Amino acid sequence: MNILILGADGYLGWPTALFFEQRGHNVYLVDDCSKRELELELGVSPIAPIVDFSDRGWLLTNDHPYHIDLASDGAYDILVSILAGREIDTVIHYAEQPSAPYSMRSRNACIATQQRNIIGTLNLMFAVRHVNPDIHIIKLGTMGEYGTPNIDIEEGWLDVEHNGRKDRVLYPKKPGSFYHLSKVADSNNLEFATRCWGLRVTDLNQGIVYGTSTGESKLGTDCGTSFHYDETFGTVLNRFIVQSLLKQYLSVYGVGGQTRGFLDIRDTLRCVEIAANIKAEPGEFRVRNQFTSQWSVNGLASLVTTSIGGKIYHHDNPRVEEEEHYYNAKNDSFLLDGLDPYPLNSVQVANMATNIEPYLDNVNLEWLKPRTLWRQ
Ligand code: USQ
Repeated sequence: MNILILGADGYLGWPTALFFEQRGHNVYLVDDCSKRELELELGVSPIAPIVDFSDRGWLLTNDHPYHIDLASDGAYDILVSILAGREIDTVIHYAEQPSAPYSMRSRNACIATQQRNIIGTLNLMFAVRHVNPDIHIIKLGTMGEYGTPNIDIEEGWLDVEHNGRKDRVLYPKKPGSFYHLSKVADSNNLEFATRCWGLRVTDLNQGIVYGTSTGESKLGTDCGTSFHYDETFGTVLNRFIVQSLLKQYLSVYGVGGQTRGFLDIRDTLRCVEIAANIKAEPGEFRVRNQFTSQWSVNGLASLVTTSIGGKIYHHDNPRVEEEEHYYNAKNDSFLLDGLDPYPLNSVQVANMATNIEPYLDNVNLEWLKPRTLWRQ
């Protein structure tokens, strides 16, 4: 395949690029390094340094990586020329502002998040329609689009019966941040494009990713991915492991019954590979729920304390979210297509801790504190 990876500098984008390149595909990299700019704005950084995006590009493709802000005015024309010139058949789209807390910081941060995410996706849709509607768009959505409904979460679609009539509708969304709302807008726009223009779209509603390394990140010193533990970009399990290793309290927000879908970063790559190999049909909006196990925040905290030690502290919850709720999300799609997930257990937690330990001197304890208040 000729694969265009949008957001190729990110936590998931860079490992994805290496993964597909190692399997013989031609990969082309796009990023605008805006995540690095946000890190500078907030004064945070990954636990270990990572190489520049331009070096990553040369390392992989012997070609220049494309530095494009997908939400900018010029992005459409550049995308058109890359899609056509490189005969791209698959686009993997990660290029979005990924942090819920960032999107809740201020009016500016909310608008910047929604502008970047929604307009970037629109530019991609229009470019694919113009060049070749047969190009498969694989879009990284999020399980957080669904929220925590009091009914089972299906994979994207819901069969409903109302006043004696039946229909199949997009699953109702109840997202919990302006970031998650941007992903809902993406899903709606993409679904409409499949109906209207016959595009092929796979929307991956991914859960919370944990992990420090993939098979490919061990190929060389430049192949590692970013690992965040700060309150804006660090996800909950990654943060708990750093806190535990530093003998800090694990920061459970509120009661801790918040339950989510989780997956190992290595399973992200295998899911994206399955999605790429089994294309959505023309006009199909295929939704796959991309997580491998469900955990409550309390359950994760206990897993970490029993695996590597530490104590738990229940902070006043900075977010607005249900802290005790029903949660039962389907994830059959990838399992039926052959995914054999890595389990999340104390061995896995201990492995992650071993990978993180050499960098603990770099940790800034201030960045661990929850600061962004949803209600402020
Ligand atoms: N939480 C804590 N303590 C912490 C950090 C988080 O209790 O120190 C709780 C939060 O309140 C929340 C849960 O853990 O209930 C998950 O928070 P998170 O920061 O790990 O994940 P979230 O903000 O939901 O966002 C992350 C990624 C995002 C992705 C999403 C998948 O940053 O890009 O879309 O996970 S999902 O949650 O399924 O929507």
